Formats: sequence, structure tokens, C-alpha cells
Amino acid sequence: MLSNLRIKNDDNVTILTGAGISAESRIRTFRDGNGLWNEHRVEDVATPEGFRKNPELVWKFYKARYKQLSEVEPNPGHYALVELEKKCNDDFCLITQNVDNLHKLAGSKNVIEMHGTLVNCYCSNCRSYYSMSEIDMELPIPLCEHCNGRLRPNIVWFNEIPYELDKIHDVLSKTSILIVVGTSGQVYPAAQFLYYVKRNGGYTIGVNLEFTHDSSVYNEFHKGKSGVILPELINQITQI
Ligand code: BV8
Ligand code: ZN
Repeated sequence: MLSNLRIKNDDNVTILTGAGISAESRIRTFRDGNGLWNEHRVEDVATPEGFRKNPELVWKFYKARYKQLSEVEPNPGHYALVELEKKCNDDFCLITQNVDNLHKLAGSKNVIEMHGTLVNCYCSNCRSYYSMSEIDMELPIPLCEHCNGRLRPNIVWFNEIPYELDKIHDVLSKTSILIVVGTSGQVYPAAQFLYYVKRNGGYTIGVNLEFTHDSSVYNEFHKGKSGVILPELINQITQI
């Protein structure tokens, strides 16, 4: 038995995911053994300064990650969260740090992509949005059709403010059960959500391949692959 918790109708369930939930879909994480940050300096490819200095390098990094999306698909961990959403009340919210679109592809409905998404980009000048599938990938730096400005990936880089923080804080303030999956808890403000919910008296569950620095903070911590743990855990906690 993984968990004695049973979700009640009046429970407001919130999920926070990180790169670990997509690892079993063969998408690289950031800080694991062969993580992305072992090959690229964050400053060069995931900051506004890096984009200003060398937009071509940043586009090369994000085009490669976008192209990989056509070769990957959601895994049982993503699908388990879709099933959980169906069994929870309308306050269910899935907050993801990931930019790989796999939660939406799996069928999750109420999703907040707080660090943006690989599937679209926007003009740095006039903020017109474009789907990545409609831009010319051969161009080293895609340009805006309206003003000829430089397009940039729709990704929240370091030192940029994550998306929908007001909605996130509203969700967290009502959360009675928080399940955090596949994140090293190194990036803020996402890393603070666990403490915020705990301080508010919420019940917190962690799922991670490894013990992390905050594993002991959770009411329950399940060590293992999220694609294996989540289907069983969610089956148990949603039993009547
Ligand atoms: C902001 C886009 C101001 C890139 C990303 C000093 C102290 C504290 C904070 C700061 C500081 N200096 C600067 C900051 C702020 C900074 C920050 O947190 N820096 C850290 C690194 C110190 N944060 C920011 O700049 C943020 N903005 O603060 O703005 C502000 C904020 C609020 C209000 C006003 C002003 C912006 C952060 C967003 C940066 N962009 N992504 C991209 O994706 O291309 S962050 C990047 O890290 C990814 O989005 C990623 O999702 C995120 C978190 O990483 P994880 O998802 O946790 O991935 P990681 O590899 O680390 O871990 C994977 C985990 O999975 C591991 O634990 C592993 O064990 C586990 N796992 C592996 N396999 C499995 C598994 N688990 C289960 N099953 C498996 N199979
Ligand atoms: Zn423009």
C-alpha cells in the first residue's frame, strides 16, 4: 500500500511537475546525470542576456528541443494525472515547470505552463505570437511578419517572471492536497510551493526517482519512477 490518503470531494488537488515526469518519455532533464545543463551554460541559452548576446545559439538550443517533440509521447505518469483530474473537483489544477506540451497532449485540461512552452514563440518587438510549426526553421533567427522584429521562444528564462503567478498563488491558497512530481526543487518560485501549501495546512506528497533536499518536508514521499508510481498511487488515493 503506497498511501493511506483518500481524496474527498471537497479536496482541492494541485499538482506541480518538473522535468522528471517526462524523463520516461525520453526527454532530458536538466540537473541529472546527462542533464541539459551539463552541456549548455544556463547563462548562454536560458537568459534574456544570452539571447541578446547570441540569439542564433539560443534558437539552435530551442529548435533542437522543439524538433524532439515530434519523436516523443506522454508516458503512464502523464496519463495517470489525466485520470486524477477526471476524479477531482473543478478546483483541480496542474502546474508544470515543463515546456514539452506532454501534459496537454496526454489530455490534462486545467494546466498552467508557468515556464512557457516549446510549441510557440513571439516577436521580441511587437509580441505577435507564432506557432513553431509555422515558422521557417532554416532561418538562424526567425523574424516577425508584421514588424520584422526578432522572434524568441515562448520560454520563461532565468530572471524573467513566470507566467500566471497570481492564478498560481490563488490556487495554492485553496490547495488541500499538493502532489509534486519529478522536480529537483532548485528553481524558484516553483520550489516554494511545497512550503506554502504545508504552511497553509495542506497535505503534501512527493514523487521522485531520488531523495531530494526537501524529501523529508512532504507528508508522504515515494521514491521511484513517476511512470510506475503515479498510476498505482492515484488508483489508491481515489478509491472510495
Ligand atoms: C524569477 C526555462 C523573479 C528553460 C526554466 C538565488 C536564490 C534563489 C532564487 C534565485 C537566485 N538567483 C536567481 C534566482 C531566481 C531563479 C532561480 O530559481 N534560480 C535558481 C537556479 C537558483 N528563478 C528565476 O529566475 C525565475 N524567475 O525568479 O523571477 C520574480 C519571480 C516572482 C515574482 C517576481 C519576480 C524563472 C525561473 C524559470 C527559469 N526557466 N525553464 C527551459 O526549460 O528551457 S527553469 C528549468 O528548471 C526548467 O523549466 C525546469 O523545469 C526547471 C526546474 O528543473 P526540474 O524540472 O526540477 O528539473 P531537474 O533536472 O532540476 O530535476 C529533475 C528531477 O526529476 C530530479 O529530482 C530527478 O531525480 C527527477 N527524476 C528524473 N527521472 C525521474 C524523476 N522523477 C520521477 N520519475 C523519473 N523517471
Ligand atoms: Zn513583430
